[in-house]
Amino acid sequence: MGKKEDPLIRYEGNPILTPEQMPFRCYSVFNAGAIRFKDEYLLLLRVEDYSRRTDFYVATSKDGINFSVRSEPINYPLTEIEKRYRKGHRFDMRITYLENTYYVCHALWLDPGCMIAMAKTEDFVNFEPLPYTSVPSNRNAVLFPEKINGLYARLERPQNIDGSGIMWVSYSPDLVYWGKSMPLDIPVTPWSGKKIGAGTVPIKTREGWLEIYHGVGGTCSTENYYLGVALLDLDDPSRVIAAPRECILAAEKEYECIGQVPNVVFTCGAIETDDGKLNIYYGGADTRICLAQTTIDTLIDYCLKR
Ligand code: BMA
Repeated sequence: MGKKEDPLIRYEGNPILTPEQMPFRCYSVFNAGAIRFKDEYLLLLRVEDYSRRTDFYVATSKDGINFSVRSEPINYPLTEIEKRYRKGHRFDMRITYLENTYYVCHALWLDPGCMIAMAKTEDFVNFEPLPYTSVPSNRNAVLFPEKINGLYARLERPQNIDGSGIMWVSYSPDLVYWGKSMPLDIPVTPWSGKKIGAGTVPIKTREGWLEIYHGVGGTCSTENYYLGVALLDLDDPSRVIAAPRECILAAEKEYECIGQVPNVVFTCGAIETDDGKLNIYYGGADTRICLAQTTIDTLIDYCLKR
């Protein structure tokens, strides 16, 4: 890409954070949740060490590009189910600010399967788990930043036995009981034939919820991850207003094609900048963190004109 009609522009200094730039030895840093916190840009980094143990570290920045990483991981105690099934890991945290609280949703892979877990934090140092997980197999949960028709809402991606799955929306009165689930009718394309799952926290716009999501499509040798964009109805996000058939980002650069998992671009968060841009943070090849920039209006136009 890099052509003039591209809806996203890669930051020319990509990647913005690599394992080599981390303040300690690690194997990979990728798929970061992203939010504004106390006038700074904050990323919640998924970091793997060389035993492939995952921890989450906070990185902050004044400009959204140059990040300093805290030397200690977040303090997020194990939940009851994790104590019972000690093997497993948490991954892909998305951060939502809702009712004066910061919530994270993430996938949790334990022996019984992959499920959705949630926690809340005030300071991004200590995290308090919400008590229950989903039943497996479910992942890629993203909490909407406000209630919809009086209920909490989240996007999620239940997974079928063959590994396929699409985005659903579920509702809850209390962040414990989830239901009223409906699939999103996003058109399946060659780049999203295998999976369609949420990426960023939906952004409320005059035209609907703007959602940047991932699609997985097979080639003869690999399963590649792409980013797409959709506009969802404000009152009923299962109703897709627009979802262009072209992806907005495909793995094309070396830092997206070579690494722990080749040909992967994967986002868990975007932040609006002071000068009206939208910074989309994404993992390149499950190894490093990259940045692509656009504006909300560009993405809305792109959705409505395709
Ligand atoms: C998905 C998730 C992501 C990862 C992607 C590509 O299933 O595990 O965290 O980036 O696969 O490996």
